[in-house]
Amino acid sequence: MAIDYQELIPNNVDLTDNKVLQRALEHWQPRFIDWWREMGPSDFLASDVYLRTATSVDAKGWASYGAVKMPEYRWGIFLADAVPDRRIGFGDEYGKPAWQQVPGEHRSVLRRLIVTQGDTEPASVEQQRLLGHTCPSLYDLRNLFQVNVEEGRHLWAMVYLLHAYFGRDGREEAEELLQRHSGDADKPRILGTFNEPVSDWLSFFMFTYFTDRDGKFQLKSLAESGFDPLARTCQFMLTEEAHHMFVGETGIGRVVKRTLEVMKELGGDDPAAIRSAGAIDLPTIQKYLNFWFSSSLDLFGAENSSNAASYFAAGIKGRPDESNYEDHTARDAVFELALPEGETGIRSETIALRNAMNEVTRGAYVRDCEIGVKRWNRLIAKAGIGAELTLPSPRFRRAIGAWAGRSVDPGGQPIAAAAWQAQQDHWLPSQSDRDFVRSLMQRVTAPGKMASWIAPPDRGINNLPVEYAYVHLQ
Ligand code: BYC
Repeated sequence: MAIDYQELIPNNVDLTDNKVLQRALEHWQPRFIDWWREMGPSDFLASDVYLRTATSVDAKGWASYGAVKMPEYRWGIFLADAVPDRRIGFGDEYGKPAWQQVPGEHRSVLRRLIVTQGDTEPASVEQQRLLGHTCPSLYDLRNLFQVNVEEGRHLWAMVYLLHAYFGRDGREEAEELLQRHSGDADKPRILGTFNEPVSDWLSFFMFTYFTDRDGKFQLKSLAESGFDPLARTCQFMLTEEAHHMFVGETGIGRVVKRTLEVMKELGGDDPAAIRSAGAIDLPTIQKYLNFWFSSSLDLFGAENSSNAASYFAAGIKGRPDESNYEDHTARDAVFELALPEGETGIRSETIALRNAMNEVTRGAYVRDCEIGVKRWNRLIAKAGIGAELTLPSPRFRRAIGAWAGRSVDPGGQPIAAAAWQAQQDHWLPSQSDRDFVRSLMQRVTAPGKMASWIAPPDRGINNLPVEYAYVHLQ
């Protein structure tokens, strides 16, 4: 279905036919724009940015590209096309018709999930709001803004659901989504990772690789939901999300590539020499990877979760790619968990599979994360360097779940707390690592030019050359 761009709020949900909803969303819209001006990318409100905008939900051609000032971006509401006679694909309600309205008994749980999902979207824009000042190139600056405006659109997607299906409570929650702020001492964002500062571009690439990928897996789980409007909303969000992870994967790849070039020029791997040459040594890249991967793992919740079991049983939140499983009820199946025992031991416990759904999703996420790591390692191997980047064990540096607060080394071995303290600066960015990375963050805005610590991309956006002026700074 085509999107109506004549509307104040572009949409493919027939908003003009529902005047009450339309008015409520038009009331929220100026608040969103105020939030964008105050909490969105700092200082680039008047710049023309080469952005893509969703124009249809057709997989073959859903976006158009052109220069836009960000506050004028057409944030809209788009649902993937309905599947006729769609059925609930898992849990106790398996095979029953999907819900077109919120079932009363699931109202508060669905609202909470939608609010949690919605909360992450503006949070990420807030986390990244100062990055434009230190962009390594115009190409990267444009990608940052593309990610930001689409996270803004994902907020719209959740706000639409809250307004359309949750009445007054939903409208209040939509207001609060603009009132909590990332890192705010009094009103922080809901999930831990979204309160971490993203104050340098290496963190931004790690965030878009690891944290946006949590977004992918959570959206895939919600795209299975028996609540059909939520499923259709999340399906379309996934289309946009792919670019965000591309920014992360190619961003880290380009940082690694530049480091390898410098290593070749220097003929060695001395981190101090690499740093003096203006690149980021591989051990520092590994530490940032350890930080953001472990933080993002927490976003899947506890390994053993009665919440997750009841979402699955009720047909509210499924497993990513549920159709790939044979048993969609998971009633009697079990799952083997590795849990801490004492300070340095590991024991195994068998739990009901339904209670382990967070862990199942986390496992799929970890496998997906490995794909990029393999690609970066191929670059390293091709350069003839005998080093590798690795994902730390999912038990490492956890703050949520059974391993929360445990001292575990990156290989997954529980160790004494004192040993962990002694090693942590080898595993995670130390203050001096962060200071160094920040010292590299100097703005480069000549078209086609790159900062010293990152290689150019292989190609530009939408078949344009890398040298294209993707942002016209004012
Ligand atoms: N931080 O049984 P548990 C994205 C809470 S990212 C703080 O362990 P459950 C994006 C939990 O809320 C995707 N609190 O967890 C990426 C619960 O609280 P209550 C975002 C946490 O409920 C980049 C308690 O601990 N989408 O889109 O099974 C840029 C025990 O619950 C955390 C979603 O998250 C944490 N890390 O699962 C932009 C989907 N983890 O109820 C965007 C919606 C857990 O006791 N959310 N808790 O007060 C969910 O499905 C679930 O809420 C979770 C947790 C998966 C997050």
